[in-house]
Amino acid sequence: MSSKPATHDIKFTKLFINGEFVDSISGNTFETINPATEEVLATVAEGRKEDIDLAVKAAREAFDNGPWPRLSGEARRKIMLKFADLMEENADELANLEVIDGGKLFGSMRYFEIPLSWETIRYFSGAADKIRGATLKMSSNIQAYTLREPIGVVGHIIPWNGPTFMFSAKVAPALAAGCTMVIKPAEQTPLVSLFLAHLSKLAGVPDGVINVVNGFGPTAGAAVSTHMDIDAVTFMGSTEVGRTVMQAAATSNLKPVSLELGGKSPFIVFDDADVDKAVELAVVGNLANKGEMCIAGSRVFVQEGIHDVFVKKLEATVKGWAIGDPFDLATRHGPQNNKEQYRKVLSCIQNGKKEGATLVTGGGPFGKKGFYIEPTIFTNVTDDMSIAKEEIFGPVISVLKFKTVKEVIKRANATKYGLASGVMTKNIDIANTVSRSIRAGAVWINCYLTLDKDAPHGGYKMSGFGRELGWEGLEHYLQVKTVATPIYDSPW
Ligand code: TXE
Repeated sequence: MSSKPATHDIKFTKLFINGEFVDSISGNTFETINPATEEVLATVAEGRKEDIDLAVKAAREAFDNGPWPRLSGEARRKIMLKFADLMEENADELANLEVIDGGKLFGSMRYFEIPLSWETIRYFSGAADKIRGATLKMSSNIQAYTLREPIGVVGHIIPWNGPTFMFSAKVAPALAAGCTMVIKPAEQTPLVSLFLAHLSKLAGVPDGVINVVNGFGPTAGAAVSTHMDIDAVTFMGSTEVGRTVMQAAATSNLKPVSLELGGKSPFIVFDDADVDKAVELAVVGNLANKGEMCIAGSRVFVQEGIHDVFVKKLEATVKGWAIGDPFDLATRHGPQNNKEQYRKVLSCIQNGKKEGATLVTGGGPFGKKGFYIEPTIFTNVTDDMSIAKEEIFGPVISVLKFKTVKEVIKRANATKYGLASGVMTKNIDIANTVSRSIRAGAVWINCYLTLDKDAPHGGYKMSGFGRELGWEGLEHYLQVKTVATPIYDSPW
């Protein structure tokens, strides 16, 4: 069964500034490619510093003098709910754009990631009328309270592996808080954010509140992180660029930064685990979204008693993983997002082979067209191999054997990253010990990838800091102001 549309009707390719679609000041454009066919999909306006300046000016004006931060929470909520409704009404088109621009699977977009995105907007719309401060108990005759105010103009720098969801996870809390914003999508997936900006306008988000400037990292991205009139930045992407963004924020106006970076998460399978479930989750935790997930459980630690049977079942499942047209609902595995990523993954696989890991299946490109890579399993992986240390961000499962609880905790934590983790066991004591000992932002026990709008998501260590989603996801967009006044003739 295929959900392929007859034509790809790409409506929006310009920059979205102050409520209008406009060309870039330089007139420059760049091409965006369909990773399944390697064909040019569209030519998109390329924003640079001068376009970011214009977008920030619009966002600043909308924040300082526009209605959005001054609207009641109820009014903001109503517009956000309308925005979510429009996303739902346009789900096919959004899913279509995700597939053609990013190689995502139509089925998982249409029935999981895009619904999660509109539900995220609805979730944070419910916060818009609940943001409030506290009454303080001062030590003298002073009456004091806190106000929670929007932080101002926010810059969002977004990666390419989940454009609709990442847009929603960043834009929704910022809107609820009353912020205005400039979004710099990844140059590999410029189309979704433009369509979402169009929907936001239809929903009634005032001009200047959401601005979208496509362009490249060192030009448009750097113009966001260095901007003196942006009050906070959120960044999702590589650890290397995250460091640059933080430096830029420090050397410009000291704007607060939240970073969601790479991962090398452990997925730990104990002898007593349900093997079939563990295999299923190891596969989904590594091959969903072609492995392009910061939360991939890319170090699969398997206890020695169950190791061989686990590997046998894993091999059988991965060999049956259908590769093909991302529009076909039977397809489980599409193309990598872009050529650079395709090359990076193949080179990581080469390193695994060279370093002596055992290649069980996969290990190379797939087909003649498109950035397809065979789902790959390595066993006999040791902690010192690059495939066990570096984020691959592709369809590669590395299996490592272990003996004891203590040993696996130590090895699971021996990484610079700390984004997620998984534990498969029926033993509650082991589950408790491991979940308290792992240094990561999430521990999934007998499940994996359980992302939810109400579950704060973010990293320990070099996976970054700050949380998205959940009530905690609002924090980055709010300031706390203490207001105090003396009480004269107090009866106390
Ligand atoms: O990321 P970049 P890339 C990891 C993953 C992947 C690797 C490289 O391991 O293989 O990073 O991917 C913008 N100033 N993740 O090169 O370059 C850029 O335009 C400001 C994990 O694509 O970090 C894009 O919008 N911005 C990750 C965004 O940063 C800059 C998701 C991410 O691009 C910039 C993606 C600069 N100097 C990759 N340079 C996750 N955590 O999910 C680039 N950008």
